[in-house]
Amino acid sequence: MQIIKYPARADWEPLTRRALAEQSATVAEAVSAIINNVRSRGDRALREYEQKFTGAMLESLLVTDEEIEKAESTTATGLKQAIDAAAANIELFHAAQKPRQELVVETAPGVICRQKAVPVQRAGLYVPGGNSPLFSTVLMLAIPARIAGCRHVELCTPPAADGSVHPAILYAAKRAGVHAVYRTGGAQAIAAMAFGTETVGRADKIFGPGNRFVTEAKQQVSLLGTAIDMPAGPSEVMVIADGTANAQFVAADFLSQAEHGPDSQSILLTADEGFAESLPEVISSLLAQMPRREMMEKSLSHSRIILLHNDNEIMEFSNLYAPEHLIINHSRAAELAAEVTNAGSVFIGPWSPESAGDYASGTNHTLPTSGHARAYSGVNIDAFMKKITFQQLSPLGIRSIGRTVEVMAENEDLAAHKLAMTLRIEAVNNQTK
Ligand code: HSO
Ligand code: ZN
Repeated sequence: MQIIKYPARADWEPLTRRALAEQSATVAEAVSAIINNVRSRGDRALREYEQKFTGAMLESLLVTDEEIEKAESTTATGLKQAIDAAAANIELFHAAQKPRQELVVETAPGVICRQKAVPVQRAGLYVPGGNSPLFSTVLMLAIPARIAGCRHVELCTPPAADGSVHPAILYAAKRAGVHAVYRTGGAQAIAAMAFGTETVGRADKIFGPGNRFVTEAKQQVSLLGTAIDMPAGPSEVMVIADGTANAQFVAADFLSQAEHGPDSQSILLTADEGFAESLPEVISSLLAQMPRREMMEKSLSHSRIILLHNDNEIMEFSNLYAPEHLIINHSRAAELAAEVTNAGSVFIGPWSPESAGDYASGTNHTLPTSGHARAYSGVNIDAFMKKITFQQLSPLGIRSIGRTVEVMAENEDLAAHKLAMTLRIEAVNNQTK
């Protein structure tokens, strides 16, 4: 693993660039064809794509209640208890985020302004297939949707070749209050939620991670009028450590990131040269015991150790990189955490591995990658809510701001805007004569 020692400031920016899976024109074209096909042929197109991509010959796209009951009985008790325990923490943390009260301000005498949080009515959730059944992602998306008060929460996930959906995904969906689960994945699932089919309902906003095709599809439907949670890229972790950190802990944090896919990235920032030099060997020895070793090696090939002069430089670099996950395994962890300005989620101290937040601490694991943490938040209650403003003026309100509106409208050369106020000013004046 590459150790970069004391890079000059001019070299920092290139070091923060992600090894982005390039969005090729072929992917964009293929996705656009899929979207058009699902838009015009609905369920028939979905069935054909699922057969082509997963081999599944689907009778029903909708997962039935009986299948969900069955999933509940086939999921091991220990796993169900773990899902329930994680769900309880996620519920606690997300329920606390819910806006308590409507905002009401009388901005001028007789001018009442209100701001009310209203849930997105129809939420569409996507849970990828691939190597792992990501039932944790079901909880991370569906629990906030339910707590926000979304009227309809639907979930798409690719089926296995026999048409089944992993029982733990179905158990988590039930536990989290999902209204409907559909057996469809990839770009076709995103198209189905964006435009609706005979079976799949149209969603107002689509949430969740996915591969290049899913990401491209989310981007394309967002240009066509369906909102999406955030731009997505390969997962990443930045670890800040000093000489007090347990190298095995840090190595395992690196490997748990590498496990997500060949494009995942882990970066260590440290000012301790000895720690930097010792880490690669610890990583190698833990790697030897790992089941997904080959893929992890690929991911580790673009991971790095960066040696900086001091904690100030470390925090500056970290904020420039804007990591999805930031683990601070450092004797001054809490102080450094207070300096974070750009990150998706922060893990403070030696006892806070990323796995805690991935599953069960209560924070959300759907987070901005690729530097988007500079401007985006991870999924939280706000992502499932819109804020609607209301205003009501009384005749006194017309007196308060009427003239201001007239002057501004006149100077923007918008005569009808001015008239809408002038007529009311006159009516109010006549009333009080
Ligand atoms: N680290 C992933 C989430 C995840 N990890 C799901 C395990 N399962 C992105 O934050
Ligand atoms: Zn993870």
